[in-house]
Amino acid sequence: MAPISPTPLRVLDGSTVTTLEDIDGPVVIRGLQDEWRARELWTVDHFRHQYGGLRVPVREYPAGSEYEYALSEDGLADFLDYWEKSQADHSLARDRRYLAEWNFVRDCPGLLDDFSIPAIFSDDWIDRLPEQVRFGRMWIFFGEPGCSTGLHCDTFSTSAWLAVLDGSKELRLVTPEAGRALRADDSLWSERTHDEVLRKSAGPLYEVTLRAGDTLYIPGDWYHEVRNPERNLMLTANFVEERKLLSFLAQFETRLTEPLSVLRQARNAQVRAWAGGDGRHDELAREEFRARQLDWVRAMTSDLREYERALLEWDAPGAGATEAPNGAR
Ligand SMILES: O=C(O)CCC(=O)C(=O)O
Ligand SMILES: [Fe+2]
Repeated sequence: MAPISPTPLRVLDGSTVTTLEDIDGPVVIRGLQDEWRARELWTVDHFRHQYGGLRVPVREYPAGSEYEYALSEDGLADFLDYWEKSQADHSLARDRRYLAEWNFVRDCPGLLDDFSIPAIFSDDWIDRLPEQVRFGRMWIFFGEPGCSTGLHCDTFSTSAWLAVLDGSKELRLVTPEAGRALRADDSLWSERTHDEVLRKSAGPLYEVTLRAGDTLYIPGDWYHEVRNPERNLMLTANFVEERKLLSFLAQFETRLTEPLSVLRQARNAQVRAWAGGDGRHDELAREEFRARQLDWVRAMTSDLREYERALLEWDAPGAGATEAPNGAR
């Protein structure tokens, strides 16, 4: 078989791009970060001094594993100490740590003053959702060599922009059609995947190395895999484009209504227990409901902490007591 020869991504000049509507695949856009003071300000020392005490999510990659990790948490200063001192080589022989998907907006909204969302990405339909169901979708990554993010497409058909501020990142990408033919353990860097799946599938295998100043646009439903050839700093966000709105809503609605149906069942069970006249609460349904809700909430995004708190309060003594037995359905 011929060796894999990926197609390089197109590179556009930011000043020539006014809308995403004419762009139907991933592209690198240069010049979108020119006005950001984050480019100079966001040094390791700045994060350490301003936000060192914060707890941040850290992926722990055990020796030998490029893709599998355990999700953990650490103080930002401790992580940065590790990050600066680590060997930053590609060896998988040791444990490695990757600060990924830090939803900084919640903990340090001041960082939002250090950059502006590029105008072409700023029309985000999530902004139009009711406040209670909006979710965090902007992240900072401190990349570490040898720690990769496996093949995926971003949730709910969201599109993404990925702005590399320092160091470099490598990505391979395939079309939504090609991506749907892939299997869970496939890799866009694997010759086996290439021979068995990609050669027969729709569209090329794209490849790009992003360097400081590059911003990558990934349209919703495009599959991608990410490597960190060296240490890097990336700001990234997901957003919902108008052309993906129906697909987004179909998936998001399901995620919202699933727990609501559990809620309704639990509530109905409780109301039935009251209506039974013995005055006892249905503890089992309440526990099960709470456990399933919390699993769901945690799985979805840590940004739903408010919702989690509301659910815990729902279970507080007296909650629900306003529901009269005759409210049973
Ligand atoms: O940079 C990474 O490791 C992953 C970026 C990405 O694709 C994502 O956050 O969805
Ligand atoms: Fe992604």
